[in-house]
Amino acid sequence: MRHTHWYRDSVIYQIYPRSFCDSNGDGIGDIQGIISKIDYLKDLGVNCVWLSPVYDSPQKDNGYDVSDYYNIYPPFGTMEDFKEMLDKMHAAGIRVIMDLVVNHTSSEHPWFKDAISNPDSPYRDFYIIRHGRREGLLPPTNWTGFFGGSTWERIHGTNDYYLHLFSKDQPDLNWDSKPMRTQIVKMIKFWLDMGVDGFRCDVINVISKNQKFRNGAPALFLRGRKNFINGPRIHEYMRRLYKYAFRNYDCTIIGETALSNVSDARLFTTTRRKELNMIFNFEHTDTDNYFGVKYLYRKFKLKRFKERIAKYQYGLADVGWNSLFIENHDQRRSVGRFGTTDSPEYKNYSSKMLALCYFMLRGTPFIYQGQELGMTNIGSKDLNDYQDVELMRMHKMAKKHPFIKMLIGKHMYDVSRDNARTPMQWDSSEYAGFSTAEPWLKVNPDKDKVNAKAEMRDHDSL
Ligand code: ISL
Ligand code: CA
Repeated sequence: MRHTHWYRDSVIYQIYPRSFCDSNGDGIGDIQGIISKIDYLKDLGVNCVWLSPVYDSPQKDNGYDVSDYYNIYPPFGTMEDFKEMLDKMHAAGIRVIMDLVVNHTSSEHPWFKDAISNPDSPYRDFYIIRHGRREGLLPPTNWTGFFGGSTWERIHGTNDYYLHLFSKDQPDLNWDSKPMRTQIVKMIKFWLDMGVDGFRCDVINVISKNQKFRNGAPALFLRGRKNFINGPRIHEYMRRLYKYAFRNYDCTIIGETALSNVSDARLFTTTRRKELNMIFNFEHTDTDNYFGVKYLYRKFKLKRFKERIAKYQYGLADVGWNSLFIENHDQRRSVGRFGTTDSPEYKNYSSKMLALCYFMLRGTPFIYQGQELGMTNIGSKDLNDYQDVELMRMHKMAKKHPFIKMLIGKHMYDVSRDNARTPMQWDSSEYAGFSTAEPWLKVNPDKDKVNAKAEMRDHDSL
């Protein structure tokens, strides 16, 4: 199959299904809700959608913890709803990219449940299970994860631990296992054969771990990261995925590759290397933190922001391709972060200035749901207004360790991922037109200010 590189002429809109549109009044966004907004997306002028995970999941990380890759999370709808959405998106000239979460599964996945209950399980090697040190008293290494705390969880009643770079409910898959890789390739082809146009591969640059499992140097966050960020076999695994899963489809593959640099970006996206079409790296959105850890807040500097964007524009000018974004479901809202919301007038200028700046760069532009309306941060300092597992773990660490509290406490809520996950604000009704029932996460109090524009847009398009 010839690859047409259609991503180079695309504007991609990211939908976080839980917060986009609720069609059945249960307070949770769903696929029928997405279908009801296809005309809005077409009017917006996007020609591709990146859909955050809709697979079945216990939702401990809002779907980034998959328990069944072949079924839809029931509150989001059915496989028939998904196929209806795919057909209607395609009929409207909009391609659909899914989120591929294959660094880890949910701890509820049958593979994992079998692996930890039976040392002779055929799925044992699908995960990374090692003996603890000192007869199981200590985890195999001193590594710490993306959500803080040890990356190892002890298997009840044994001296063994399993690896999880995220929460303990997200056990890491073992990419050194050929049978495991074969299952992932089979699953990918199931979705591509259905007509899905590609994937955004979640944290794909941490799937290769240094199997010597050595301790990491002292570090406050992500201790031992050298053993799993862009690990020893990462490019081999990317090439294998291309060769066995993607090669025969005219699909677009985007890798989320946190904590990478320009040379990594060139290796991942140089076309002749047949790995990825684009990557999401966060050097520019990490302008206002230290070491790429969003909770280590640092004052934003425009000069640093421009330098980091320019580095990738020049670095990928002759090879590869850039993704262009300033928001996603993990990042707080951009207008108050890189611009200002000090007054409606300045907020209006800020949001348009930011859009103009990044849309005019070389690469494929992404819009995150609500960014086009100028949606803003929640602004609350009340933990009850938040639900994100990442924030809850950080809050727990800050409560336990005054030093951590001193480091992250002041801005913990401002940088929380929930700022991007409040219900999409379609109008100025009680639940912002997202639902007729109280949504799973509180509607942003600023909904009245934002919706005038959405209603104006609807009015214009009537
Ligand atoms: O937010 C980030 C980049 O600034 C990272 O800390 C981010 O958490 C990391 O890149 C991984 O994110 C992805 O995998 C997580 C999931 O919670 C995130 O929503 C997803 O985007 C685990 O699947
Ligand atoms: Ca619903």
